[in-house]
Amino acid sequence: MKASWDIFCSVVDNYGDIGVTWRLARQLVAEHHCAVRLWVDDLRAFERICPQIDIRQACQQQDGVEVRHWPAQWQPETAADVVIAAFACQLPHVYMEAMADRQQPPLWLNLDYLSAEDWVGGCHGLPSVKFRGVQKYFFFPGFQPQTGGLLREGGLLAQRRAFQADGQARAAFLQALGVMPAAGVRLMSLFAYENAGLGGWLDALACDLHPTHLLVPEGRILGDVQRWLGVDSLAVGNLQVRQSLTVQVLPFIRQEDYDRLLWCCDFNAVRGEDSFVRAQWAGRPMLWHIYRQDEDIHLDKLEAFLALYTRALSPPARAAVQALWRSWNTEAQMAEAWGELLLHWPEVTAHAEQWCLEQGSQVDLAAALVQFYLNWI
Ligand code: TRH
Repeated sequence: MKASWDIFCSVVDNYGDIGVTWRLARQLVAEHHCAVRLWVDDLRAFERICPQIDIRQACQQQDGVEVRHWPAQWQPETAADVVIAAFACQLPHVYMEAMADRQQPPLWLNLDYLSAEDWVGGCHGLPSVKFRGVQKYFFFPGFQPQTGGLLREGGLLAQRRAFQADGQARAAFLQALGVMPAAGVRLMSLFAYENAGLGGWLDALACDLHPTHLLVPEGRILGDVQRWLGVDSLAVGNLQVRQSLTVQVLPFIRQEDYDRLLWCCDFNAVRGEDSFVRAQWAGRPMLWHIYRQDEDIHLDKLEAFLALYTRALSPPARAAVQALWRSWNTEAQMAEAWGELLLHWPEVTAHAEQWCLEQGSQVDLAAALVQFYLNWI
């Protein structure tokens, strides 16, 4: 019989919580034939990345996943064989009682945040708290073999490469979004939190001899873009040109299309967790705006990833990538760091594909979860 899985997602803010859990739920169904219920407390956030979601429905089937609204007033439900609390969210107490009441207790996992820090490998799979005899375990995604890996659908990289090799498919996809890049232009995407360093970067792009077409999905960075452009408003579909730089505002698109957008671009600025991983699967150079945390602990995470990611680069290219990422995440001057990066463009571009290959050779997160469960029963 199919194992049943309950994934709990509390949307703290933005789209990463739902982005990750929705991706995982679909993959468990499609590739591992699990029966998955995805409990989400905020269907509006879900609808942004998956427009077919009906926010009025407490229960609906989407891509084989049973999507359930996680109500403030929990109604009794039977517990599944595997229970995932995403990002340390607190499960409803009544549900935890149901877990403990099962004849065979479920496997209870806390799916943690992604980090490249060294300690992650040592903590992955360790027991956490217990509730009435039900043991919870830490499950850490990560970049190193001792971790739970990264979400990566089967065939994703082949699909991505085929798309990138198909100029017509790429042009048709962009055209449907209203994007018609000029020949030879550097196509870039920008998905980021508010960032005071943006103006300096846009100055550099505008002054560059090589033209850039910058695609900005609707979101938190738009205010900074608008300020730099000096316009009263900026809305989806707007296109503004300043010297060598064309800025175009895109709608927030469905998750699968956002992947294609990343695949189309020569450079992607991404943020948070899920878009950060998807940019790596795009095999193109990237810039990460990490989610800010108290006491700047996010900067340790940034350094941990940078150390791994840039390991195989030549010292000058490594320094250029590191300087750019540090500037972006401390909202410092970007122009000089961007200029440095351009000097190493071919190396950094080849490296992005190499890094993707290396990461792609590891076990993906969904497969690692299923294996963890099989080892546990
Ligand atoms: O939105 P994010 O910043 O999300 C998060 C949350 O802040 C969360 O609380 C925090 O824990 C986490 O970051 C680290 O960034 P992220 O993770 O990249 O999620 C964005 C999702 O939105 C991702 O699944 C891609 C998707 N997306 C679309 O579907 N369409 C779009 O047009 C864009 C720009 C993104």
